[in-house]
Amino acid sequence: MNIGIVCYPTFGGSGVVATELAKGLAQRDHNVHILSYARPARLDTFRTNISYHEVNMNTYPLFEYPPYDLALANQMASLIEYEKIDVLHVHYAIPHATSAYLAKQILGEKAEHVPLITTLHGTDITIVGSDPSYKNVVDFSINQSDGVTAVSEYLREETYERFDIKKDIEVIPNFIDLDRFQKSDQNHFKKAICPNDEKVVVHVSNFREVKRVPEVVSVFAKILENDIEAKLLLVGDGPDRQRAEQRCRELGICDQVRFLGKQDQVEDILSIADLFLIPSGSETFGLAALEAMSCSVPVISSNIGGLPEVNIHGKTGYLCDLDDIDCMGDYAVNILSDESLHKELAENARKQAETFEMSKIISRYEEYYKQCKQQLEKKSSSAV
Ligand code: GMT
Repeated sequence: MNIGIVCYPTFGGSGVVATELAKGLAQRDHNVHILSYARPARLDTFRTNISYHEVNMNTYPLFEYPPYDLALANQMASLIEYEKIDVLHVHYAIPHATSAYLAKQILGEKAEHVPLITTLHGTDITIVGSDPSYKNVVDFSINQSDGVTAVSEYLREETYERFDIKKDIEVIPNFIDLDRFQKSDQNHFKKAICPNDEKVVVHVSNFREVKRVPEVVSVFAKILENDIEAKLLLVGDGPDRQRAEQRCRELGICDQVRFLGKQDQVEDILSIADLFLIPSGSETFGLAALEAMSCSVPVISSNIGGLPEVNIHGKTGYLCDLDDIDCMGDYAVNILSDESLHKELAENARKQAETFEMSKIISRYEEYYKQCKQQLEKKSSSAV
């Protein structure tokens, strides 16, 4: 198949999932065209059957807000027409599903056979999408899609609750490359970071407010208060970085906390981790948690959104109520001070990650593409 994939290029989850899916589909001999405003972070090397198309934005002094959505629709239409796309799969509803609808309208009959599939990822529904300034457009665009998928059961239900959706939403969960994300020997790195063999606690995110990075620091402080020698590695960057740095200073623990910034080889860092913290205020899936679990790292998370579908309480780690720093701190201390408990959780974490194995989930997307295409063909033949 010739597959068009539209996504954000950033380190955020939807861009990662879209790019990894593109790579997986390309490995199965599909031709994949990725459309984004910059090269996606995970599109690291040249691959023969992946083409990357950058959205051309022509600015003009009149535009205080250059109309990206229109430039995107314009280029999507070109992609369908000239690259002979069979399926257009957009990740994150805003504005991708809307631009895709417009592209199909522009092409009319020429695009009739091309299903538009929208994958809902999270904040496009829970935070941004349900904001009154976007809600009607998101509602409309989801309903105009030929296929809609959500990355968790939670997100599926949440979408039905927040919007007036008349479509079936298929849950296709996020996936993991178990070969890439597995514990590997990173002793040199461990020694450099932890000369006294301290425990390693890791958090990875885009440091948006919803990720609760200052709270990660507070939970870590509880670990130190219990006389456990440990280091906190904070991977990523974003708006809350300064607040997190400030929290370190307030708690007087800056020497034990390292801000590593944005990193490509997260699996190397996870390989030396003893514990992963993800206390988010909203999380429809928690891909970062899955990546940690795949590297055999137990997870402590908040008990919200799709996280309970990934992190199983008492088995792969623990879940606490939102912002319950004491609860997270207590569980962290238990895990880090009990070797056999740690071993059990770490093994279970990897086993649980195996249920999200990449090739299985990519097959589900392939099947869904075929299904949507057949439905569209049936619809157009019955209209004749
Ligand atoms: O908010 C983010 O962290 C990025 C966002 C995205 O869509 O780029 O992530 C969402 O999608 C990820 C991949 O499906 C999920 O693993 C994240 O849980 C989800 N983030 C939130 O719901 C906050």
